[in-house]
Amino acid sequence: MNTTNLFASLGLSAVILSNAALAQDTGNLVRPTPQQLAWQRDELTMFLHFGVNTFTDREWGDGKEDPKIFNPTELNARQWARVAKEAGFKLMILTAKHHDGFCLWPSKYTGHCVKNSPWRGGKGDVVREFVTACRAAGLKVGLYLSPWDRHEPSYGDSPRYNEFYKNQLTELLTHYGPISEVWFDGACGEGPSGRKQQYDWPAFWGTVRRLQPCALMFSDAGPDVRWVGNERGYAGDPCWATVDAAAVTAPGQGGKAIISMLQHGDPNGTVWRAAECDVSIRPGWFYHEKQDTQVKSLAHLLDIYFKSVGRNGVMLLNVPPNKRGLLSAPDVQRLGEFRKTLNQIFAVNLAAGKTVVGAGASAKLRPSNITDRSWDSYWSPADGALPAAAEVDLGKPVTFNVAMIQEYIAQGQRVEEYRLEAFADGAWKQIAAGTTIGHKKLDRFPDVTASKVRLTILKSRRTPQISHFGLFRAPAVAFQGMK
Ligand code: FUL
Repeated sequence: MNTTNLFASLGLSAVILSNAALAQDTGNLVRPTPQQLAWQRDELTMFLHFGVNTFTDREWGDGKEDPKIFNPTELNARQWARVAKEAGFKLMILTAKHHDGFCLWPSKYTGHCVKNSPWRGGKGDVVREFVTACRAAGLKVGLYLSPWDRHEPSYGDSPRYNEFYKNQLTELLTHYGPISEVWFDGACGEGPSGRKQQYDWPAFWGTVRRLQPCALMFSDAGPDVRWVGNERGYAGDPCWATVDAAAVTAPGQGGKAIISMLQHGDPNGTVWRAAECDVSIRPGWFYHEKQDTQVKSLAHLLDIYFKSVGRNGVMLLNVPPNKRGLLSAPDVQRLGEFRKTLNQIFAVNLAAGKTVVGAGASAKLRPSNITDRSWDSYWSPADGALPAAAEVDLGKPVTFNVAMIQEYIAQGQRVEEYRLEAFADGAWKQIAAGTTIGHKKLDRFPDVTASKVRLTILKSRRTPQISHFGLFRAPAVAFQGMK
């Protein structure tokens, strides 16, 4: 176990005490916590929008629903978990409460919940079944508790509703074991009194920190992971994992500058807050039968993967359970195709184990670290020596169309500009060029057949730390959704 892992396993922040890189890289470069790092390395999260809207065929309920309409007769959370697991997702987030205020668990604080539904004779708890199924499948658990509540009478009476909301958060964070992510959104309206609710974000966030110190909180204002600024699943390019904490202080603050900041992050950012790219597999977030034929194509999902995970983000894909309480056949089939194709693309890394020629800052930080199996070993060129190149000798001409580069982000995000070239027909030619790398950068390009590939780091905020480099051959479908 190296120092980083040791600290992570102790739950301490990823401060590295003894590493050869330290000598050249002390200072206050913003770094992820162990939880943020693990979250980003998990890459794929599934979102489940489920509730009264599933039965009313709506996207936003008004809170006036009769709880009796909630009756998912075949609900099987183990099916959700099995599908997610088989498709390679590591974390699942359930809408414990959406804007209609209907709670999927028997909340002590409202009657607008499962206890007044016929489902499981009013004794059911979807959150419990969800959490149990996730744990059994080895998936991490996340919960979405919408602050906007169109049912709750105290909504708009700000201090009273804030208490109510904290009570509900407390139920979710104390009854169901470890929660990895709490999902907030900034939607805010007027209550029955006609008054606009003022959310007490510091108190909400403080409640989560106190009750689940390891949980990550999502919103446009983080504080731990950030919304990417659109609901199409695309991260910006460039995409920094850092942001200026002062630029967006509470969820729901719109405006062009904020949206652009959320998409791209900020190289001078003061906090680590990597991008989570939310998108639904269907046009809507909730299940609607008429959308059974509108499940996103495999090519579209792959394009989203390349532009979220492949741009230093996490892909949060919504797959809504239907009225029976199951993930629907077309969605399950598409997720199977998605996994199969990702496996097909990334199974054979043509650069794995290949010799790399270039200058390392020390014997430990040698260039061949980028083609070894370990994520914890990385290549750092000698201090101040940019541009710096690492030349991968593929041994013989091979054909590829995808390149993967990874930075060792445990020690911060650094690279600002890079170039990739291939040696073919006796000459070097550029095949890709980019800005940020971060946890993972994926580049797609037309088929290249070459015996050598050169990665040149042109600009970097600190000494670059390149952990991995890969070359792959993707099938045509990986290019068909490219916009
Ligand atoms: C938004 C909500 O208004 C949508 O209904 C959906 O839940 C989406 C993921 O977040 O803020």
